[in-house]
Amino acid sequence: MLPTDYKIFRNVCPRNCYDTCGIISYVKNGELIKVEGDPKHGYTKGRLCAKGYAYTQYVYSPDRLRYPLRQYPRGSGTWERISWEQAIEIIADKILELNKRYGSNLALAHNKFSGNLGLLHYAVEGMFNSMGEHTKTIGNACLAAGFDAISYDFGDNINPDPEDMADSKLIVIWGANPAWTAIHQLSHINAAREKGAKVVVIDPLYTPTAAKADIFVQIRPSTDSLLALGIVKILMEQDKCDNDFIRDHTWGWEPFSSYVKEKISISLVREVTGITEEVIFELASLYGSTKPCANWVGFGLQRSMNGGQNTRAINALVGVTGNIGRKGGGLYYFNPTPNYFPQSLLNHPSPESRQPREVDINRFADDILSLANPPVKMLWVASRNPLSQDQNLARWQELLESLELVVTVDLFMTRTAEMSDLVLPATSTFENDDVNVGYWHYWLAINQKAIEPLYEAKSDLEIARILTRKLNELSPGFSDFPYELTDEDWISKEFTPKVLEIYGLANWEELKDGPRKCSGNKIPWEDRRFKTKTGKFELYSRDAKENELPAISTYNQPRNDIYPLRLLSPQHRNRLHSQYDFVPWLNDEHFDILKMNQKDARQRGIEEGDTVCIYNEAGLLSKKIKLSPYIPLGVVVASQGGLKPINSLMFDLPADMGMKESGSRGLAINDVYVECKKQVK
Ligand SMILES: Nc1nc2c(c(=O)[nH]1)N[C@H]1C(S)=C(S)[C@@H](COP(=O)(O)OP(=O)(O)OC[C@H]3O[C@@H](n4cnc5c(=O)[nH]c(N)nc54)[C@H](O)[C@@H]3O)O[C@H]1N2
Ligand SMILES: Nc1nc2c(c(=O)[nH]1)N[C@H]1C(S)=C(S)[C@@H](COP(=O)(O)OP(=O)(O)OC[C@H]3O[C@@H](n4cnc5c(=O)[nH]c(N)nc54)[C@H](O)[C@@H]3O)O[C@H]1N2
Ligand SMILES: [Mo]
Repeated sequence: MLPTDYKIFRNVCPRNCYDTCGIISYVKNGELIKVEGDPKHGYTKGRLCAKGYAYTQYVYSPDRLRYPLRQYPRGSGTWERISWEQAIEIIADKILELNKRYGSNLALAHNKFSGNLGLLHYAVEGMFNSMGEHTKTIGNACLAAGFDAISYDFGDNINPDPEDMADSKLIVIWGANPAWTAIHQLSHINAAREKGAKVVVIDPLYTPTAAKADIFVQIRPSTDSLLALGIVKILMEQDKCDNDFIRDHTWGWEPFSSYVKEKISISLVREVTGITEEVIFELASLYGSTKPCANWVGFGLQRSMNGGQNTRAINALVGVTGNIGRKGGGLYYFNPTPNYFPQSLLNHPSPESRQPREVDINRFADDILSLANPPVKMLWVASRNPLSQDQNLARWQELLESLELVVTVDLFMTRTAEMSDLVLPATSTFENDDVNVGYWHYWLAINQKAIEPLYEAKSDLEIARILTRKLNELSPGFSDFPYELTDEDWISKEFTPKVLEIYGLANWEELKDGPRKCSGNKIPWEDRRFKTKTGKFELYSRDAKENELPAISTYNQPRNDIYPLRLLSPQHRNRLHSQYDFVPWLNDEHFDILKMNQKDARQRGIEEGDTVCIYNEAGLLSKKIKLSPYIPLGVVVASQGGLKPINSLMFDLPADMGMKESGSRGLAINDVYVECKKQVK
């Protein structure tokens, strides 16, 4: 029994994660005492991950930023506490001065990404749009290549309801690790298994998800298209494709099947993927005999130079086996329900004649440094830690050194914050209102302000309000950001009649009683009416051809390099990219390690616990070695974030796709190679 002096609130984990968990928070005397999963959230069902349960420690971490800070000189570590008034005045003065100097706001750039995906956190974009022309990012560091691949073939990105995976007879997970990155999905996978379904995991690494599978297929990185096309070839030869679906609903079967017949041989598949013929035939037999089959293309798989092609080949396999538009089957990647909302802050229009200038988020430092007329002079960073997560960190360093004013808004002193002039403390999700909608499951939930902002923290929306007010006070009409609107006003804007209808709501306040599920699009493509130009599922895409890509999903050799070891840096159970470093409950493991196979280590005279120097053309850093027989030969594995971010070894490698839907090619972070040498003490 809980004492009666607790107040209870509904919160949502706002991280860029599949699960977007519903949280119940308990507050006593204004303090967040405890969090637990919201039992009314139908997907996360009252359970959180370790990071979620650690929220009380995250919120009250002694490392939280408390006050606005100013550093002089930049990067020196000499910080001075200043007031919000001073901070806002410095920023507003700079913006106005730059506007005067260049006759526009184009010298002003922002870089925001995935720290907080709540709809009200698009206040950053809304604030900049309201100033008219400025320099903003386009593109996506996370999922751009796969997004295009699906868009080419299906015409739109629509995920089946992941809860329907429970009705699958065969679940094939290509390059995702839900045991760490989407933990609630396991209960649906397990439900299917209890009814007899088989689970296959295809991954270069023996992940915790692989450990739970019936079949683990250890594939060489970036060769999935060949495996998928090889399976199609066997099914064609055995006449086990779904000929009705192919005839009635696909476009381009002729050129596609000829390509597979002529160019793909099982010996080639074996040699390139490293998978034995026995396993290739076993997979073909499963695909040929088991329906419905759910296929999950993880975001990890598409972060390579073949990422788009690999996804298209898997799409094709799912299509020709007749698994599309079937309950329990289909292709899982991303669900577009966030786009059902007006996202009023994100889409707050810039005045017609004052449109922003766009730079590629994945080549940000390079692109910004090359801009002229006017050059960028001020940068605003929010919900983002590029000095840990981006590529080309040396260029980033150069960029940050070259600017006149760098402002970072964050909860913690990140590596990027350390290279800023001003650091502004942000609220945690318990300290502000928001609305959160999943990009994987179909649930929507409200995030209530449960406690007052700690110290002097402010939400990104509140910061947008006070900065706008100051700008307009100094230069009337400078920005049209509606700073008089409250959090609740912004929330109500998201609930159009259509949104209320698909979530079965009379008004958004009903969400205070519990999350709701979207009723639309649960079995995508059930009507077989694809959103491509041909209206068919496209095995041959004219759009791809027009964009100078192969029309048919084509097998390309994986990238090679003069450096011999392929570096993989997937997501970690106890981290969200660079986040949660400051939370002791989650620090059960030393993070500055590099995992390597014994044989690769022996060849280099490296032993367990040795400190090694890891290097390539981008840079050099040291880590401690952990040996593991589960790491394949020729691959090394590191975590993201930490004191020595592995991204110092990442350089500009674009994925093959991304332009169509995101306006920029994805990151091919899994195609980076390195070499390692034992460090002499
Ligand atoms: N705990 C935790 N959860 C998270 C995150 C986190 O940081 N921590 N991040 C969130 C975010 S932003 C994202 S994008 C998602 C990502 O989560 P996932 O979609 O699970 O993707 P990753 O963890 O990047 O990679 C998954 C697997 O892909 C494998 N892989 C790499 N290359 C290939 C390949 O060529 N072929 C195949 N078959 N497999 C390959 C990797 O070995 C890895 O095991 O997780 C979200 N959830
Ligand atoms: N090596 C390697 N690099 C990768 C990847 C990989 O697999 N390997 N994955 C890529 C992927 S999938 C992704 S999604 C990106 C992620 O790239 P980022 O979005 O840059 O990653 P995070 O480390 O999550 O940094 C988010 C920051 O936002 C802050 N934050 C949290 N809440 C708020 C808030 O309400 N307001 C503000 N202003 N700040 C807030 C956090 O404290 C944190 O510092 O990394 C990419 N980089
Ligand atoms: Mo991501």
